[in-house]
Amino acid sequence: MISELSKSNLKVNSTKQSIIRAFVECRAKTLELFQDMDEATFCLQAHPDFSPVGWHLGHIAYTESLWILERSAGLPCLFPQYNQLYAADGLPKNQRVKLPSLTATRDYLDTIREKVLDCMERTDLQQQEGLWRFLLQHESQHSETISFVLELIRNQQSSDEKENSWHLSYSCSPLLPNPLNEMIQIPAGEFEMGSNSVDALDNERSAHKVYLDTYSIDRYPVTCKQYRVFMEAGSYKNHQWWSEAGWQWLETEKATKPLYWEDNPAWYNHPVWGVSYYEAEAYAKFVGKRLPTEAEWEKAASWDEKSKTRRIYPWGNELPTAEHCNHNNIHNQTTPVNAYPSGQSAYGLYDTLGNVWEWTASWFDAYPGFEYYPYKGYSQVYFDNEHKVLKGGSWATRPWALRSSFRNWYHPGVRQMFAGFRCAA
Ligand code: AVJ
Ligand code: FE
Repeated sequence: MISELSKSNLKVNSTKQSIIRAFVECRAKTLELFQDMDEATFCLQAHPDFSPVGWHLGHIAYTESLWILERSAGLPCLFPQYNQLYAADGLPKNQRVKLPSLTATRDYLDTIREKVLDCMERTDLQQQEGLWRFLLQHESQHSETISFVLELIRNQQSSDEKENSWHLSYSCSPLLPNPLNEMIQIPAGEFEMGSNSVDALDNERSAHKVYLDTYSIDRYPVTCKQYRVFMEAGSYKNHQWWSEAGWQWLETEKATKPLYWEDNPAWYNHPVWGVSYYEAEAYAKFVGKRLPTEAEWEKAASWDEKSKTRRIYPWGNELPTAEHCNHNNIHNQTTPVNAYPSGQSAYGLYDTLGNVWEWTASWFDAYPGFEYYPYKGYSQVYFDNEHKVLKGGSWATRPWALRSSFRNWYHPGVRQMFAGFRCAA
């Protein structure tokens, strides 16, 4: 007979082993992005707001070393020569272009990782589970940023061809009924927002009750076909649809279309992506709707009205698979917004997780009971009314950073990350 005590030891052990497996899997996905990469791409700063992909790779090792080897295990720093380069607050982004080679960076990662796995084997789960889960999500997020930067580079290289492809050769009438226009009504009531789970990041804590009046929300993210109607109407030149801040952004950026726009009917049922908050806001006004608040988005994605419980994922509590949603670079591109019926939320929303991030109307802010973890600069310094919340994850989001309570944040003018939106009313 197995005693209660050894049963709980087994459980602790298998949890630890599953975290270690996740570390290994996540690393394999990160490194996949660097297959056959030349040194020029590795060191290229594609945009002033984004560091080269090679920097992100080194920063992943730096962060593991800092939190597990140095701060937790009290070991001396193994690569002090990299500290200034890879610390988040070490060098301005434009000085992150002289980097160790891909091979040297991989050695750095491997050396740190070997010691990290050693420490994990020797440390109690109870003591460090939160930190390990944080670090897994830290790599997941940088891995996604690497995908953004690579897409940005591809986009810049092909931008001359694309320049000519937006000339309204196909016309889609705004009057055609589109089944993807459907909205779902969410009845008034309380739901639970945020999460206290061990993998919840500081900004998701604490879980708290929120009451919302009845509202409607799009069943699907806004598609390229729908967005094209807005473009066709000359909206990028029409002040009427834009907020003051949005119009200012438009004049500075001289945007005429979404960043990743390709005018091809093959993409029409895919979500629009590469839009700023301002473009999303203007589109919503154009169709007589608005953007959902974060609470409205999260309730529609996670609340199960019947059992009055919160689901971790829209479909329930099983971990995300390729059947549920487009994530983890499985397709390396967007998919049609109605492609994942098994990923629907209890209210019937499609594509809330994966495919594209979705802008919400909410500023990134602290929940009741917020305590920073593991450092102020992770979330707290961004509670500044200058960052909007994005929900749901994209086709490049790792499964460990994919859940309805997960909160991402960017300045409203940023559009390099894979962001689209859905509307509410
Ligand atoms: C939450 C994705 C905006 O990449 O800047 C990574 C996550 N914070 N390392 C970012 C993060 C520290 C963050 N985002
Ligand atoms: Fe980081």
